[in-house]
Amino acid sequence: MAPASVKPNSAGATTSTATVSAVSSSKVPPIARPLAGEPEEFEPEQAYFATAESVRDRLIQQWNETYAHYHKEDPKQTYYLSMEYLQGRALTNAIGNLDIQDAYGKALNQLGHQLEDIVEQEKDAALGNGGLGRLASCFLDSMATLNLPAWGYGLRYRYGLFKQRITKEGQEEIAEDWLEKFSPWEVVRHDVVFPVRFFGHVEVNPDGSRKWVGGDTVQALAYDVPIPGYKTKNTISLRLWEARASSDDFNLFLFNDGQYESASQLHSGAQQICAVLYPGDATENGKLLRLKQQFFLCSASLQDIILRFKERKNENRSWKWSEFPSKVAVQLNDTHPTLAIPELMRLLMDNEGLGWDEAWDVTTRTVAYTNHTVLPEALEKWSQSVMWKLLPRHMEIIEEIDTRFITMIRTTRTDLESKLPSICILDNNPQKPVVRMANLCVVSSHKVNGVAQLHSDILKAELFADYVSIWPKKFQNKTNGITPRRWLRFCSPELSLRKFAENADFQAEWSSAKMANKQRLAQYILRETGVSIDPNSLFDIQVKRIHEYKRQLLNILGAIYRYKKLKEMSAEERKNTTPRTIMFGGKAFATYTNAKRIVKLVNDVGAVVNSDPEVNSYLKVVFVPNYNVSVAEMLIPGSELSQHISTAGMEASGTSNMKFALNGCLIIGTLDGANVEIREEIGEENFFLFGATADEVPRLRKERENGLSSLIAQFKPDPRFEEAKEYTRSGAFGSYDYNPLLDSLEGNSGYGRGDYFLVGHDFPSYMDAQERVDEAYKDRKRWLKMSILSTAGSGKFSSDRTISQYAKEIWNIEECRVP
Ligand code: B1N
Repeated sequence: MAPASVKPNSAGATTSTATVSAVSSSKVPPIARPLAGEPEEFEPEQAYFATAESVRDRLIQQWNETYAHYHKEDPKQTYYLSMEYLQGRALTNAIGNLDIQDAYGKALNQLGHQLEDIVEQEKDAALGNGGLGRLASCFLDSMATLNLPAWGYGLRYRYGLFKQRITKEGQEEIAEDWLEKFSPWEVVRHDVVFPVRFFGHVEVNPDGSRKWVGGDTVQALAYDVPIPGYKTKNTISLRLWEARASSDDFNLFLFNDGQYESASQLHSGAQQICAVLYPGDATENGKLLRLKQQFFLCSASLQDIILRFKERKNENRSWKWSEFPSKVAVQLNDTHPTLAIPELMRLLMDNEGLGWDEAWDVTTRTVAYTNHTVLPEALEKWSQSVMWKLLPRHMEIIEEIDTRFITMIRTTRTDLESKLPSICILDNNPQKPVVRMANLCVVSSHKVNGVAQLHSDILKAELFADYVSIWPKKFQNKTNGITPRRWLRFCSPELSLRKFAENADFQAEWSSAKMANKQRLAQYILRETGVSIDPNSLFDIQVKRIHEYKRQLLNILGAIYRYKKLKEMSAEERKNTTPRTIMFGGKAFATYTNAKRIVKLVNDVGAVVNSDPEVNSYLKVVFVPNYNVSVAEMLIPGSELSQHISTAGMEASGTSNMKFALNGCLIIGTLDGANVEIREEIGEENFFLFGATADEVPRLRKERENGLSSLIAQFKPDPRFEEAKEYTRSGAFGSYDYNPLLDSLEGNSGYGRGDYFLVGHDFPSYMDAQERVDEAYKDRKRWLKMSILSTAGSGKFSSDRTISQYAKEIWNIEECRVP
């Protein structure tokens, strides 16, 4: 699409503002302020909106230049399709990337405000659940910074991730309307609208070609969010689609006739599509809506991509569709946008008139797929009957892809024929016929990647092993990364730190920077939870979504054991221990019972421990409510130890581990996900390792299962583990019934497999590692050295490295810097 210039202030409704030059520097666009009102009356919220609009206008200028430049150069472009983006706040990031903090800080001072306070006014854009969404946002930052011609595509959910409140009952979910006031960071593009169809049927034309007709059509309307690069003019777009009813669908006749409900049905139906991030998918209705969201994203994005390709081509010369993959790379962020595959096939065949072979060649050379999990419950499978109803033409295409794949195996790889039931796309099990989205992605993509070395190895050895034997060169690893712009707060990444690790002056500076961050965090905790914590204690943090495989239960049982031992000690003995503050944060999926029980347990333990005068100067347990990107930005710089303790083989990568290490925080962890590579980079002597390895896990699970019923493998539970559980069952932390939760760690309860996550198995080595932590912390110099080496060894985990590798090894795109 020709880069129709975006005009500043074309965003949605805002307060009536007049532009007043707050500073005379010509480098800084004026900060607008309300028409009536002196600077002194500028409330923090108004100051935020005024600042944001001023920064936004500056971004828009760079943005226009960027897309004009891309239009002129016509490079190959990458389109990142993701159902989730966890952007967090934009203001600090924009000001930092534009390198204008000083000027804006001064301008705000003149209006009587501090930049640090003003940025807190912004609501987080939480259009994602966790690591996968945050990764997408870090990737956008790196793509802009590396001057890559790239776009992000997503959905403009009205309600992002819920807000978490902690009550006596445990977690409570509250809808969060992040657009309540309006977002200054988006620009609505009334000129960018595409129709998206649902339901209907397939018609066969006289020439045999096929056409999807009928059903309902909704409009996809674009909202663009500018993504500035760091120290570059390049500013790219996150294009978020919103669903609107087509105006001709609003039946005025029915409306006049008083049948308001049926007339507005389509309107509310369209609005539903982008209403919430991941509506619960336990019911058939919920499932249909989620599938609609996925298709809505894919269809709108591909129509936009194809239109841009055609416009640029038409301006130049005659062109062929076979050139499409040399101009377009589409990256699927997990299987959620899989429908991009049949939708691209459909658009090419039914709209553009390509034959199957040509369309297939174009599609497979365009699309690549990233896998983010091996957990069976997270591998998407859609009911075939639901798909036939909602997307009849796409199901025809998926069937044809499957048929051709099966034929290929039967003719060229007879050795794999017996594997067909698991590697083909359609699972025709009569009980529940489904489409296996991961299989569709692997068959149709030119590259498939995992997100950490261990994860990619597991994909190749297990989940996708048969495909590897068909297409050995299709599979890659791209270890995740994080953007150092957002995630490094207190020291310069340019410093070559290793040299200074043992330098006394440097250590002192390092230590006081950390102390300042700990104090800031302590104030935040006091404000948010009422718990006072001691900045001289070891700050130990585990923050991530609550899930049994992430084993917050291992952490809290360790804390319970520590508490019990402290209680049993004499006052003298306690003085020899390392005082700790153990912090937890994270949201539990609303219907995930055991995850919610864990949240409740952590809070109950905190209530008892923190008010126990005998020990509470040696141990505090805090649950930090509503963990999100902004809370992470407060917690991570103030941490000294962080826990990444998933059952080996289950966490694909993890990315907060990288953020903590970068901030000089030591890790206690298992050999899982990116922990493996982090440990390699920072040195094994600087990492507190424990637990079973991924290749031991299947055997251990079996042994435990057998051990329960036979004498072959006698599993001896660790007495410390038994003690911690028993203490909890005894009611030491209140009257809530924790038996069902604790039962999941034994016998054939919970997952029905008896401590499936091996908490009991890993407990002793975990406690031993914790003792090593306590010892190391007592040796101040050694700890500081380890801390410095953690930061020093984190360079690999910049998302700039990750994105350079995607650009080179998957997308085949090059930088296109705005002069
Ligand atoms: O993706 C992150 C990884 O660092 C984490 O290890 C991984 O757990 C996370 C279904 C997911 N994998 N799968 C999801 C999200 C939403 C959903 O509906 C699955 N998230 C991850 C980044 O690679």
